[in-house]
Amino acid sequence: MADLVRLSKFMSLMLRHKAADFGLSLDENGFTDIDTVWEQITLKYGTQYTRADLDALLSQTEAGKQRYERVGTRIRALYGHSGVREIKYEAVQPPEILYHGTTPEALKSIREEGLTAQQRQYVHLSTHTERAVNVAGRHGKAIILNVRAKDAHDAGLEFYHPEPQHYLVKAVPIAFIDFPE
Ligand code: HQG
Repeated sequence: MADLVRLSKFMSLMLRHKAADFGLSLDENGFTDIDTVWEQITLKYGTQYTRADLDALLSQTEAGKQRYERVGTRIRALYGHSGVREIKYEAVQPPEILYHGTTPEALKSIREEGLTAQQRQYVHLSTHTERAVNVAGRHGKAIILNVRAKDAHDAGLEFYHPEPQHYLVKAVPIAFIDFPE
C-alpha cells in the first residue's frame, strides 16, 4: 500500500511552501500544472507512486478535510500557504462563530496582539471545535478560542473559505476573540 501521508507531505512542500524550488509556478489562486507536479513526484520517488496513488490522494478527505484540489490539468493546495506568492480567495460571509485551536504558550502573545498569520499567509479558523482541537493538538495542549466572525466581518474584515472546514482571515484583532477564563 503506497504511503499517501508521505506523498501528501511532499505535495504540501511543493504546493504550499516551496513551489519555485521545484520549478513550479503558481497562479494567484495557487494552481499549477499537474503534469509538472507529477514529474517532480517521479523525480523524487521513482516508481514508488502511480498516477492512481496521486488520484487517490486528491479524492481523499481526512475527517472531512480536503487539502488539495484538481481542476482539469491544474492542481492546487487549498490552504496553508507560506513561502509562495500571496494566494487570493473570494471574500465570503462567515458564520457567527469560528474556532481557533492554539496552545497555552501562544496565549499571552495572542491576548496582546490578536491572532496573526505567523509563518503562513492567513490565520486558519475552524468551523467546529473538534477540528480546532486537532489543529492545536499538533503543537501541544489545546486551547480553543472563539472568534466572533460575523461581528468581525461586519466591522470590515474579509473572510475566505477555501474548503468546508476552514475559514481564512489575514488577522483577528482581540476585540473579536473570546478567551477562556
Ligand atoms: C499561533 C493544518 C503567537 C497559532 C491545520 C498557531 C490547520 C500565535 C501557530 C492549518 C499568534 C501557527 C494551520 C500570536 C497565532 N502570537 N502565536 N499573535 N497568532 N498564533 O501551523 O492554525 O494538516 O501556522 O495559534 O489543520 O496551527 O497541514 O497554523 O498555534 O488548518 O492540512 O501560531 O494547518 O492543516 O501555527 O494550522 P500554524 P495552525 P494540514
